[in-house]
Amino acid sequence: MAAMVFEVLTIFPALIEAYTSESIMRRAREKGVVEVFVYDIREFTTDRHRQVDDYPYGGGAGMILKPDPVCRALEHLDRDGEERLKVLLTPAGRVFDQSLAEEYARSRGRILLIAGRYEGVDERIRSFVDEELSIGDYVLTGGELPALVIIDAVTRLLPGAVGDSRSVREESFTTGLLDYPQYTRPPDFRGMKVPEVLLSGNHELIRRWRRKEALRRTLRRRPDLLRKARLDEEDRRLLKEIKEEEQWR
Ligand code: 9D3
Repeated sequence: MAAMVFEVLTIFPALIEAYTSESIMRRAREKGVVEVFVYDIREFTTDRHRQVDDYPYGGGAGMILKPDPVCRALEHLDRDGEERLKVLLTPAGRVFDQSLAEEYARSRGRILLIAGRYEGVDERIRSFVDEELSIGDYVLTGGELPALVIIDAVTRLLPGAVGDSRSVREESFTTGLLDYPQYTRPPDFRGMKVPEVLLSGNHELIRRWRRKEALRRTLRRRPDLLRKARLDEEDRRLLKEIKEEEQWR
């Protein structure tokens, strides 16, 4: 199976290399599940000072990523004739979520992530990309962490990337609910006991308890997720039980 490929355009290539050279990302790269290529935008400048940013026309605070080095980098990459989805990382983009991660993982294509820095990028860069993505409504100092978030979320979905693929399969079953509470040894930690049912060895009881607690937690903390989740007959019965129980709290 051909590896999924991520390419990252950035002025801080070491940030991308560092994260993708450890842990699960490192092993996925070693196994050939994913390839990560990092390109330094500065290498595509042509002026003496290798300038990647400049002052905004019209005035204002901060610096803007210049269009020429980014555009020259895109032209350089496109010379290989490979198809690639070009994604600009920007706070004004569509918000990346798990369903887009799944879509990217299914595509197994080649995805180029362009990380801006400073206060933004020259507007004309937008005309050279296919998509604009944000990772959420908070302000970061650049697109490098968003690039890593996307690479990480997609890579763990690729076959062979994660040691125990059960955890990835189970999450498509739990579709859109928060996790149920989990415990490991000891059974009594400073007076806080592990729920009896988990020590019972009764797998059907355990399965139902976990489903119910996942529903309870989602109802309490993220009712917005519950409206989108795919619920079956049992789920609706468990939710009714939960709502009756919560009346007494
Ligand atoms: C919304 C802030 N902008 C208003 C003047 C300026 C600005 C600040 C910081 C523009 C870009 C950035 C750097 N952030 C990103 O490049 C970025 C980002 C983010 O900050 N939050 C969530 N997702 C992303 S994707 C790229």
